[in-house]
Amino acid sequence: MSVTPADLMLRRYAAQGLATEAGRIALGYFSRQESLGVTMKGAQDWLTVADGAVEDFLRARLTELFPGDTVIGEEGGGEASDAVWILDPIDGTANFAHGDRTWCISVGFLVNREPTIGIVAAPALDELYVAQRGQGVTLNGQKIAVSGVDDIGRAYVELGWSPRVPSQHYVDMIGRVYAAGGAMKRSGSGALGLCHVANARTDAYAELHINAWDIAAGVVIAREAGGWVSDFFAGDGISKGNPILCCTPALASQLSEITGIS
Ligand code: LIP
Repeated sequence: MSVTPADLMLRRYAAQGLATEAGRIALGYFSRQESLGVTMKGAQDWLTVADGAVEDFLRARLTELFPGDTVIGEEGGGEASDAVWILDPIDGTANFAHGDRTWCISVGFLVNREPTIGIVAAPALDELYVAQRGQGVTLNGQKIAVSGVDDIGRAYVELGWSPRVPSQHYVDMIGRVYAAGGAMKRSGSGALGLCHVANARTDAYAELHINAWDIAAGVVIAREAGGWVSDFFAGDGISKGNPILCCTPALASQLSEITGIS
């Protein structure tokens, strides 16, 4: 599929506006915790009524504006195509359900399987990340860039976890990072995890299995900030998920060896 620069700019501005509006909808729920209707999709896999409401809003608006594109969402699924939107209505739902402000709305757009537009709105943190392939990345309108850290002994590494992977594999990975001299954290949102590499709040993000909706936008944001990101969309990444490693270019080979993700 060929898209013109004008097509992409139109989609970027539309997605930015829709993610901001979706943020207002989500904040409405977040500020009324008793209205969240929290349930579990599985072990440690949280769901609230806000996830469905935000996804329905984004899906309806994107389909109306770009009828030729397809939409994949965490809650409602969807078909991949050469022009596909990939949505996570609330990334960091466990945080959202516990009143913790570390959550966001993630809107990614892929052309011919190439992550091309990435918008991450974190309304409770008053942050909006906007990126387009080859056009740079901003946080609240200001350019951002990854850190220059090249030594694992100084690296601040975020390691994502989910019950999709045996806990021992996760614990072993933590042990290898510490053994190499790194320090780790976990914030519970893969999308914000990639954004925090992009603005040098951390130097790396790794997760042994993550879904396309968690990272489709963050991949563009991190790459446009000068970050190295593993080839998540290889194979069935878009439908089955994959491991992900995102870091400063200088840390890539050390961390690929430590995490086993390349
Ligand atoms: C979350 C991911 C995170 C992962 C969590 C969860 P959700 O997505 O962003 O990286 O570690 O287990 O999958 O469920 O909040 O959209």
